[in-house]
Amino acid sequence: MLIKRYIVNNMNEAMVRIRYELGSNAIIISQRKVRKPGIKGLFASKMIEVTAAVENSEKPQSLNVNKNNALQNKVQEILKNKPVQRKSEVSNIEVPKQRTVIEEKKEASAFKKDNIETSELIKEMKDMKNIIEKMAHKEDIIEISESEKQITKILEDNDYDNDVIQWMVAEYKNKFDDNDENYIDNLKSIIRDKIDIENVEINGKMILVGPTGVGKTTTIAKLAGKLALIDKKKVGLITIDTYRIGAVEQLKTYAEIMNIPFKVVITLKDMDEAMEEFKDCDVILIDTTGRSSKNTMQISELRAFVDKVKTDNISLVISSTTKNRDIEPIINGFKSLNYRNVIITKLDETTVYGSIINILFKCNKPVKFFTIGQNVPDDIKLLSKEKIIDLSLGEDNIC
Ligand SMILES: Nc1nc2c(ncn2[C@@H]2O[C@H](COP(=O)(O)OP(=O)(O)OP(=O)(O)O)[C@@H](O)[C@H]2O)c(=O)[nH]1
Ligand SMILES: [Mg+2]
Repeated sequence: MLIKRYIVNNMNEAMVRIRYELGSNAIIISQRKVRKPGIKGLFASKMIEVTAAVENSEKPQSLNVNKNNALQNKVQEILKNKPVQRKSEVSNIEVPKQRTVIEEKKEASAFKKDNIETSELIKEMKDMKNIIEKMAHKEDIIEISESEKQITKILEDNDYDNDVIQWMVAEYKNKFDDNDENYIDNLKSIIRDKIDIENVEINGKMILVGPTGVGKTTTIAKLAGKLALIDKKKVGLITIDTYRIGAVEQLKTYAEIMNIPFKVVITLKDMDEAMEEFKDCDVILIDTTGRSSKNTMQISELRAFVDKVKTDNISLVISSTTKNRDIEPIINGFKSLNYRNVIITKLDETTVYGSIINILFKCNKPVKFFTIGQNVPDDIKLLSKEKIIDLSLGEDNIC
């Protein structure tokens, strides 16, 4: 008997090959799905392994039914793996050999080898993917010019915010040639465009709002001192800060020292009365409670008083020591109070002044004053644009 195994794509192909090679009397004794051998087989679709048999002592075409039956019986015996009854008959049959332990081990190690090769192949594919990605990415990388490197470094060294740096670098590229050696002057011109100074004489009502402890009350005292003692203006002082213990006394003490009238406002009605009382003053300075920009309740409470005063001369007081990432929330948190300008305090408490530009850039409002210490009334200043630029680039300092 002749037994032959075929690896085919489908049964049709198997039938054609079996008929052609073994004749029409061949019978199929088994079929199963298999993978192609080797690594490639892992990625290919499955094939069919068909085992067919035919009696080889006879011409395939002349096999009669009985012989066919005998053949089938033998095949059944082989398939069932039973010992064959008649040795003489068995010796003539080419049966698939039983797999020995060694063969199984060989197969296992071949499988293991296949696995190792597969993982190596996957690794190689991953490496190639990385290389391709890097190459694709390389096309996006734009050469950074020397001037861009330099200005980025100066801005970073002076604590400019990342957003501001990015904007400035983009603006620089738009406006100037990369090879221009005057990059510092070019940079200064960009910064200059971002600075607006409100140099307007103070008259009428002025309100200071801002986060806690930034120097609102001290700044009010400084302004009151300058306006009353130097400019000889008639000044009235109001505080609505009855929230913090000692807040009233703080401003009251300054008012007494400078001999300036002072009113405490607790209710909205009090505010009307205080306004009426100070109607003859040239300037009315109003101090408010420090509020967290995150507390919208407190901000809207404050807004009721601010609205009552009816002035557009509202200053947001913000410290130059504020962390970069806190500047924007503060600016946005107080937006509902419609402040017109900013007062930047505590310049004496920092060594880098990029925060000035960060604040001005983010709020897009003019700066009214800077404060540079605790002394009342001296430590309040109006700085020129050039001074602000030089400070912010580390070319000058507050002495
Ligand atoms: N170094 C320095 N300290 C300042 C400056 N301005 C104010 N201070 C100090 O900062 C602290 C807080 O000042 P205040 O004026 O009470 O601040 P505030 O914003 O009114 O505070 P609250 O009313 O609690 O929100 C005080 O110790 C001030 O002396 C300044 O320009 N430089
Ligand atoms: Mg205060």
